[in-house]
Amino acid sequence: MASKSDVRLLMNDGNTIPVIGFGTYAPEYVPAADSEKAAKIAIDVGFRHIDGAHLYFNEKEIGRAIQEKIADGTIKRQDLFYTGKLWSTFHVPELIQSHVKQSLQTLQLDYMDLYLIHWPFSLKSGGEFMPVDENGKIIFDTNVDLCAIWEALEQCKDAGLVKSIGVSNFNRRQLELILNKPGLKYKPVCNQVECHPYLNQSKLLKFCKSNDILLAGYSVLGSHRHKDWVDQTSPVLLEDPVLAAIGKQYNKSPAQVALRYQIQRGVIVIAKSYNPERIKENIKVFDFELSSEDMKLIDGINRNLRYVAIPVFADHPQYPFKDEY
Ligand code: NAP
Ligand code: WDT
Repeated sequence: MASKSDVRLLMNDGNTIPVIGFGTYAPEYVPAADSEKAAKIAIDVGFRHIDGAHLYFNEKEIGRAIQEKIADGTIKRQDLFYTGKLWSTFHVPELIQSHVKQSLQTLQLDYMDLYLIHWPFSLKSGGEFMPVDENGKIIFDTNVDLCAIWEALEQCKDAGLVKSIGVSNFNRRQLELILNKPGLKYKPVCNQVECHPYLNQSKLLKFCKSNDILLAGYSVLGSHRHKDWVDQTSPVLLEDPVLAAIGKQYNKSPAQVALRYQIQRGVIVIAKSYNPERIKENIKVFDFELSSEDMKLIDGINRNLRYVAIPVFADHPQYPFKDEY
């Protein structure tokens, strides 16, 4: 039996967000055309939230998938929730509106539902997305005022370019910096961070809930284990015996258990797959409910394992992952 997959949560600005989103980043060896195919399948099987970013180099293809699914009558624009992100080389307040307009043009959209600051740290602006010096070292920008970036996002919301604004990869201190900004007009609606049973973010989740900020989880299936930035010797989340045993009871896969776990604790989940069978599998998480005992068992496998730690960013003074949370 098909169950309704368009379940939404209310955000602190009055807009709503679907609890499950489709992740669109794929490693560089995956052709961008695959992004378009996968996004169309995702919409066909019921995903109504698409998580994108300028950084993913596929805004054109994702935009095309959305347009085709609107044109063939599968969805209306207002039923689809699109998230975009401001990459760290665009941390120039007076250029942000025009950058957002550029992304909208590439996407063929006239607004984004949500726009996030991708990372709290800034990189040298105006050139490549990963600016490096002659020694191959990434060039940071350490003079950027995050509050000024936030004000530029507030202006994008007021201009109607984006409906809601939020952050990604912010720690508690960085969230507080925005929340305590004098003259704050809009609070971030969410903080998108890595979140799965091996890094369950219980402290950050509690902090976000107490401030009416939603936590959106990425790498909820244990990440795509990119060879350049994920430790290949780290344990594979979806091979965890607890997730397998629980899944067996409900006739669900470890991936479905990992997704359902987040939904039941109030976390927005972003799941990436470009494989048709697995895309279908990932949306089938609304026809079962984990018992509170099983939720506790999953809480018990937390091991503070961060797959996406990105050592090349770690020397930046605004690198978020040195604080406990
Ligand atoms: P993920 O969603 O945890 O994992 C995706 C990996 O799991 C892929 O290798 C996928 O391979 C596989 N997979 C998917 N469904 C499966 C299933 N049912 N059973 C078994 N394997 C399955 O992690 P992610 O790719 O790191 O992140 C997902 C999305 O989160 C990204 O696309 C992006 O939108 C967002 N993200 C944001 C940030 C940020 O800084 N804000 C950082 C990382 C990610 P196949 O494609 O082959 O199925
Ligand atoms: C190169 C460029 C390395 C993955 C960017 C690492 C990685 C952001 C995703 C992402 C980065 C990064 N993703 O969606 O899977 O750490 O900024 O959003 S990154």
